[in-house]
Amino acid sequence: MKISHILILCTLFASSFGPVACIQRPDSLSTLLPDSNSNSRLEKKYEDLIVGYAQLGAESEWRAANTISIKETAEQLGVELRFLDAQQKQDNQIEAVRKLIIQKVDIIGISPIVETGWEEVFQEAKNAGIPIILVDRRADVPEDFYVSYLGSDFLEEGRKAARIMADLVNEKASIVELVGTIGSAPANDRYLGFREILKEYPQMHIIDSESGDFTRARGREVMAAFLKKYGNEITAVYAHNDDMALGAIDAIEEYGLNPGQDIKIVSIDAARGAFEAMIAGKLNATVECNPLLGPQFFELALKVVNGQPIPKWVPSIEGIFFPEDASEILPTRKY
Ligand code: GYE
Repeated sequence: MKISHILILCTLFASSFGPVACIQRPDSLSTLLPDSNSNSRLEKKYEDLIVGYAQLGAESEWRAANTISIKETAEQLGVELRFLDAQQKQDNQIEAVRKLIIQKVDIIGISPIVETGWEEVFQEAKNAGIPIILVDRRADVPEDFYVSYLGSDFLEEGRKAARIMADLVNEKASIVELVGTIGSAPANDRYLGFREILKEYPQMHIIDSESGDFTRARGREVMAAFLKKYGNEITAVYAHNDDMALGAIDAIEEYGLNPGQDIKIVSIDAARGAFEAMIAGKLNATVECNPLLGPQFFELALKVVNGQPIPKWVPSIEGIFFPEDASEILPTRKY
């Protein structure tokens, strides 16, 4: 059995039978309904909750799916959601948190655009007695500034991407890297995780690395500049997300080379666009990063508001996908 098939089977097994980690990932909203045995009259229900959410922007397919998941789940559960979009600017996101504090929401969810610079505003939330859940991206703050982090293991995603790349290029490559938003948790860790594994492959080199800010437009621009500078020397692209990989594919085609063949490409997210590119033979693999965090987020929020214990980190379960399985899997993808 091919390694890709084993990985897919593992993913399917994990999604069918639940994670091995400490918390069950709710696959349907029915698992989120309050426990019918809990008879405390003081306990809040979903309909009693006012939840603030400071989203970072709308930069990618991943983010669009993430926002829909948060909004749809709130609606289905009857939660009152105050959703603010920071349009990729930390100052806006800090202001959003301040607005939510003034509005006295019960709890705040935030995907911090970058890791640093949060202590002051998180302290303000703490002073106001409003708990914070970090969703999708971590912030570099002391642990008592937030109640839980719900999201992926970005270091592991970087490691997975490097292992797949090694397989695809027979352990020999001149790689260019499209980095995500500078200073963001996923860009920091995907950068480090990839390099950690690359140490095992002396004939694989990163010849250049630059940020494409997680967008397709920037991915295309940066890749075009790499091609102008290095031309045929480039044999592989590592993109921190699918959107930048799709931008790189455009640039490679414009340059007159065949993406997926002349230049191998591995990215992260496993969004629909990546499956379509794999079916077209232009992308070689995508590492899954799950954006459908709405159900887990509101389950955590309710528990926090009701004073129940929750884990400090709730990881998402993720797999890896390859072109040979893309047509079969695409119709089942929710993002
Ligand atoms: O991979 C990328 C998005 O924070 C995990 O942000 C998220 C990343 C995702 O823009 O597409």
